[in-house]
Amino acid sequence: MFKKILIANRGEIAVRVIRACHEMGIAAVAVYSDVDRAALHVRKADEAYSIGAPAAAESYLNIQKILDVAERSGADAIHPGYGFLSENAKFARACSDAGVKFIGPTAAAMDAMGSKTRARQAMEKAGVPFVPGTSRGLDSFEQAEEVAVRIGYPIMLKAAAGGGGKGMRLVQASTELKSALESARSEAERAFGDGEVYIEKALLNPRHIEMQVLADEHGNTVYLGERECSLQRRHQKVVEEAPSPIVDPDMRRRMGEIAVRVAQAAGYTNAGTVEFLVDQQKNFYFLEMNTRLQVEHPVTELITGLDLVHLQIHIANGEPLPFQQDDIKIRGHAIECRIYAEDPDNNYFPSPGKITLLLLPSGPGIRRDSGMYEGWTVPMDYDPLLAKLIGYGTDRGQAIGRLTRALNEYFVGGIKTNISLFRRILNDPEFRAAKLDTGFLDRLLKQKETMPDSGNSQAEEVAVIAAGMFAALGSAAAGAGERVVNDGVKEVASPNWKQAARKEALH
Ligand code: MV4
Repeated sequence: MFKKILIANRGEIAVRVIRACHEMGIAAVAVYSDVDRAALHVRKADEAYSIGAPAAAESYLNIQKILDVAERSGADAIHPGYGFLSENAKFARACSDAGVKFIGPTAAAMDAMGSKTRARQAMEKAGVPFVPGTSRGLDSFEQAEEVAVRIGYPIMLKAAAGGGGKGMRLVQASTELKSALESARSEAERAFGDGEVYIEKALLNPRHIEMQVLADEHGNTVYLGERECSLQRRHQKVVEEAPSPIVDPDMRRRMGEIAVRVAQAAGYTNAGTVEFLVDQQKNFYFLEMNTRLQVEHPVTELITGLDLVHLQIHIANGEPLPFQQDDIKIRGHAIECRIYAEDPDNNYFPSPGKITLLLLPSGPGIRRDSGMYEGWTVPMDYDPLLAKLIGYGTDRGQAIGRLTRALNEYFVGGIKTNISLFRRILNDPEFRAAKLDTGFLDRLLKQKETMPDSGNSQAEEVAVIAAGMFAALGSAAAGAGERVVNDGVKEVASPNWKQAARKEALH
């Protein structure tokens, strides 16, 4: 087994991987940029190395600097987390050239999935269902027009190198096709240095459901059930749950077997995720494969009882999977909220700054994966994901109840977070009825935020009482209860937590 693993990442996922290392008796090496010197992952690791300037290109995306740290520290493996270098085939290749095990798939498997058109060609051969369209880049406008007429509007133009909706255009009618093709192409060129664009038939308000797979280096591949990820905003997932409320055991088996076929067609090893679009009739279509551990992996861990990071490390160590498909049982229901440092009152704009007070939820059925601590300053240089709060229960209703209760215990002072958004989502009748699709969150955010339990003349009275309470709480509420002790070090005065919590409850 590896003696020392370097974690080429930061934030909550770096902490998550460090914890797995420590559970397995493996030393953990952190890397940090100049603004992350005091970050939680640095504090939790056994050793930490500076990798320079805040800009990711200079630090967390710098292959040479990370491999230098691997050599200096004597690490025998690297875990890339998600984002940054996690899906970079060049990095995977550089690790293997340097004699350090990359904990993830091979560079060849990443390459096979890196281009959507190449992936569609491979899946066509493997008999995997995918959305009708082209599996090659478009050569001309005339060709695009011909294909669009054949499959029928509305259509989607997508960048072959794409992801996160970049270079994607919904085209409703032939009159829009020419300008959409031009703008998709130039956006793809700018974002990926690759202007290849292809066509898919557009599904309207589909669900986004993904299947977790695990493959060892001995040819065994299993699926671990699906995650419902339809609640997104601007291609950023906000809430994920497992299992999907619309997937029954038969559909799960069919989707799982397709996902295994996808992984095998790509020569896939380690943990990966096969994404599907699901239409209103519950037909599912292969979309793409993510060749990394995903942010939302905890919901799968909770319903399967498996530890995906432990398994990734065992697989990378060359061990066969310790179970077969029939051994995997799904039990209970889990829902994850992604806690971002962003301001709900300012169009969810990033809100970095110092965390002056932190009150943490716990209790039955609650898991919290976090990269923040009280007194830490959230830098503005990276993705604003602070933490994930996950609720687990015997069924969906219990998971919602526990998560709602835990969200009400959570208080992050000094910065803005999107915690209030989750209270709205979890309270929404459509969400509770599991009527989810990729248009849900935009619809919810367009509704005017109304006072809970009011919607009448009481609202005005509540607002007056709230204003009075704000005034009464005064500076303690505004400053979240900081006082300065010796050396100018700020400390939180303990009795103020009640006031801070009352202030938050007013939201
Ligand atoms: C689609 C689609 C409808 N039809 N493809 C958005 C991100 C990218 N990974 C795939 N996306 C979509 N592809 C076809 N043929 C609708 C979306 C889509 C979407 C998908 C998943 C989650 C949220 C979404 C929000 C808008 C559009």
